[in-house]
Amino acid sequence: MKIDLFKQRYLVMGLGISGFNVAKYLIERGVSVYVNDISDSDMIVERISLLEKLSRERGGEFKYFLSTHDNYEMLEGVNIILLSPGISPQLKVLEDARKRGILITNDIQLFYWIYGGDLIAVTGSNGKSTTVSMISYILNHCGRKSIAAGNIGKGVFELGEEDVKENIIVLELSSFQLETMIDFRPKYGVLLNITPDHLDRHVSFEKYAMAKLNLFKNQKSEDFAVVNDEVSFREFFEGINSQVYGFRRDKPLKNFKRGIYLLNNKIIKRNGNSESPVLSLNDFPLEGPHNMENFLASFMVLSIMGIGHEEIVNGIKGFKSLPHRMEFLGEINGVKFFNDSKATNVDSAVMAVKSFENGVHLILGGRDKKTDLSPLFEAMEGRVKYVYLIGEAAERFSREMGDRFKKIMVGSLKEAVIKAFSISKKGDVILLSPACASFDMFENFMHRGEEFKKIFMELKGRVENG
Ligand code: UMA
Ligand code: ADP
Repeated sequence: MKIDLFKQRYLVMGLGISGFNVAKYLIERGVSVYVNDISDSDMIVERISLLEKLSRERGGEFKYFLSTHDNYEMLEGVNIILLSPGISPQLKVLEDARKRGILITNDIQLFYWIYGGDLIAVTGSNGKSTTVSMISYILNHCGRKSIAAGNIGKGVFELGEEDVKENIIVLELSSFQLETMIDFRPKYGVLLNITPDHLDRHVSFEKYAMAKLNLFKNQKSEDFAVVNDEVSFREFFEGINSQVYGFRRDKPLKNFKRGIYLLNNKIIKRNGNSESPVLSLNDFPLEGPHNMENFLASFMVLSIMGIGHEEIVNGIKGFKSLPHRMEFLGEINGVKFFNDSKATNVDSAVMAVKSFENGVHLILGGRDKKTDLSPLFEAMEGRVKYVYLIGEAAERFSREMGDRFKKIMVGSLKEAVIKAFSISKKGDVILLSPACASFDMFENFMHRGEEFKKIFMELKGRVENG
């Protein structure tokens, strides 16, 4: 960017993790910032008074606009709008802003303008948080300091200047964040997979996929793209300028001339016409084929960065799966409980169901993403004994599965667990992998997962204490 970023007037829309931290960063540096949020909750009001006080001390102009996005006054004199990922870029006020020539982007694009793109950026429909944590964990294990940030729950402007200087930054990026990038250009970009998700916001699958592919759009020949061999849109990769490497879990690479794949537990590296086994993968610490895919993506990018193969494999050994992702909670009377609350779309629930052979009591439902359920029903066949349907999606899910599975409509997560436990037998699994967002009944997927854990603990206490 040619302009002086610290001499612009910003409108920060949304005062959550992204918005609050970037507003604070700018105000601390004396920049003029307006803020806007649809909410006027106590938390927002508290944040406003903190920012207002800071602004008075540092000298920039500060204004706030709460409870609506339809206040055109907030555009006056603004040059750059930083939009939080939870806010739709289709808002009417943003149309007006575009007409006025105001730049609309996000906190991560600004972070890139300030600090540059010498970082690893990971996107995909599923596996982002796990992979970003894996990469960062292995780097730290190898003595290269690293921090994970972005969609994983840590705003980029929560990182201080020292953090950025001292660490290799591994960014998790969602389609919402990629959608409003301008010229973001990461040195290393990783695409894990693209399956339908967030279609309520992105209108069509193609639009959603294009947002994801924004990750590579500005890369140059000295940059690297690491891409799942199964991702379609291959034509796109032929058109990009960076060095593309593929990875694949189940068979030799079909689509990329360079990359790695797994065969009989061996990682094979391909470089043009030559192929060579690099090492055997024994004692892989995580469950599920999807985690192997996440590891292969991590292996590929770390290996491009020059980390030794043995070091990478040793590094993964101590890695534990993150909470709410196929998290094993424990057993009651021989029935195992798994919390996969983070499975907010069909593909992630498919992976969870496929981790078991049979005896699954599956809790499904929540806020419906209205995507095709047939891959899930296919995976459930033979594996799932009973389905417990919760939330707004319950009716559609029930209608679409018809009589194919035994199902029970329940009013709450607690009722689902109690019912499932009363029906289950020793050796069965009670799995929360809802294939839906949580916002109809919970604050977010973490809240849903914590509730599930609480219900499990109460039940365990009750059963064990008679
Ligand atoms: N708000 C409005 N108008 C709206 C919607 C929200 O004003 O139409 C306001 C809310 O009142 C609130 C603020 O915006 O005050 C919240 O902003 P946000 O929803 O963009 O959330 P942040 O707290 O800024 O967190 C965001 C990501 N959230 C979303 O994308 C929804 C976080 O990812 C991310 O960790 C954080 O930035 C730091 O980068 C969360 C997430 O659920 C974990 N992501 C989705 C996912 O993984 O599926 C994409
Ligand atoms: P994200 O950050 O992309 O949402 P997470 O690592 O948090 O990804 O995992 C989200 C859900 O997807 C969990 O249910 C997890 O078990 C599942 N999952 C993880 N990796 C993959 C993958 N590569 N493919 C499909 N599902 C995955």
